[in-house]
Amino acid sequence: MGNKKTKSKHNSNGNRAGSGRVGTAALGRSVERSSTKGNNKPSTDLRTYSIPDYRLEHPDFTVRQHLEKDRQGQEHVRYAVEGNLDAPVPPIRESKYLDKKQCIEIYRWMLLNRKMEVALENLYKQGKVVGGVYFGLGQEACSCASAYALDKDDWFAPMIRNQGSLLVRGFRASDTMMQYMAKADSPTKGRDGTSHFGDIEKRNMVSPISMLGDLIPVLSGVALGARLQGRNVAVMTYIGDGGQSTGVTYEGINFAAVQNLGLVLFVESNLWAYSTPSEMQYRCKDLAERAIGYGIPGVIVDGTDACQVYDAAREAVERAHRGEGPTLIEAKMMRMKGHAIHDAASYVPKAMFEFWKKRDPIARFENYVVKEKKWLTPKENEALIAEVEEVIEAEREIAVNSPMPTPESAEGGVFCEDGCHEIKPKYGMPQVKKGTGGFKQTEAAVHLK
Ligand SMILES: Cc1ncc(C[n+]2csc(CCOP(=O)(O)OP(=O)(O)O)c2C)c(N)n1
Ligand SMILES: [Mg+2]
Repeated sequence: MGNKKTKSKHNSNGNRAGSGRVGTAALGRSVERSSTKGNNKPSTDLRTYSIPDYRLEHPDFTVRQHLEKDRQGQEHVRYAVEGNLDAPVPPIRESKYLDKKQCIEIYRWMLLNRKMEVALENLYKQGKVVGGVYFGLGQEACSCASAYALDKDDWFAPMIRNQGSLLVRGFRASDTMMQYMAKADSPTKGRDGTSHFGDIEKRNMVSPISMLGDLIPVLSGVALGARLQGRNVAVMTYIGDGGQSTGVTYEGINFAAVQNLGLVLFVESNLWAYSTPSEMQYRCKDLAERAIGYGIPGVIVDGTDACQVYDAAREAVERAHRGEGPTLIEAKMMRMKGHAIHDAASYVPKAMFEFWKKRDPIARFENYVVKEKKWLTPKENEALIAEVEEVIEAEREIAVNSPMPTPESAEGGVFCEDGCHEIKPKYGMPQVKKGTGGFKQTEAAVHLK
């Protein structure tokens, strides 16, 4: 607390150059004011803040737009990357909380996430998918280690790149596969594609909402609902560097902030929003700095380092359980494919893919558990990979063999049927104080605390 922001070179991408600070202290806002009281310095009443940054490297490059003319003289927008693209890959940061067993579990979830998406790509190429396919390639550590930090009773809502979070929270790979193939046994019984399904009964998962940012107030509402029923739960969701520009993102975080709700928001800072580079999306250095404006803790992690993702998520989840309010975690990484399968991402400079390919979250974690920690022998590692492949193959079989829905079933509900389950408070009846019926003139507003 009270740290002065160190002056360091940074580019418009928000990535600081040099070794940078590493704020391992409790997540929190630091405020420093200078004033004339007791000294002769001029009064500036200037405040400075700091954002803890768990990263062990601060990539230093910038994407610039230029115009290129084709042979017919027509202009096309192109992007070029400038900066240090040869920096060595940093080590995995030692987790403050994870033990050997947990690290191996996270590694397995990431493998499952990756191999499920490879299978999905193949299903698409075989013409078995209805619609498109979305991938979280390069973002598996962010999806899996974040969801792994939740307790059973916590809530979450994934976005399209968080198919790994679904696996960690108990969905099967075949659920996602069948969903993409619109099969009768899929969670929405073939009535909705992609990851638009939830489970508010057992897995505490709110169905994704396509309108970017809208999950944030919805999840804040879940936390408020639980609070009214006497529980402080953590509610985790994700938003991209593009999606965080929406107005509803501001509204949702601000509401969680003033109501002290346990929102754990991952900003997936993956450098692109469709074909818009982050340089053209925001002007602040790091998106975690937005937290300062909301008056909540913000923290930066390397989104390709599962230990950093987990530690920041776990600390935020514990804050939420203590009723201390929301946390914004910016996970810096790279979207390693196009927006969806139809997008070849030819607008992305090749050198950027090469830089981040060396930071593949799974390869880095494999190196950590096998070579650095020696928690798995190479043979055990091979066996683990083979086991995951077997699981995916079996899940693929289930999905492919599921029938298409019957035409008559089209009239059924997307998420549930009329009267299929009781809608009731999950944790207990909201505690409401009995009033006298009279309204006190001095009472300005009712606060939901
Ligand atoms: C409010 C809103 N505006 C536009 C879209 C269309 N859209 C869907 S994804 C996307 C890009 C998202 O980029 P980002 O938030 O960075 O997430 P990423 O795809 O990089 O994970 C856009 C513009 C939308 N779904 N909702
Ligand atoms: Mg993005």
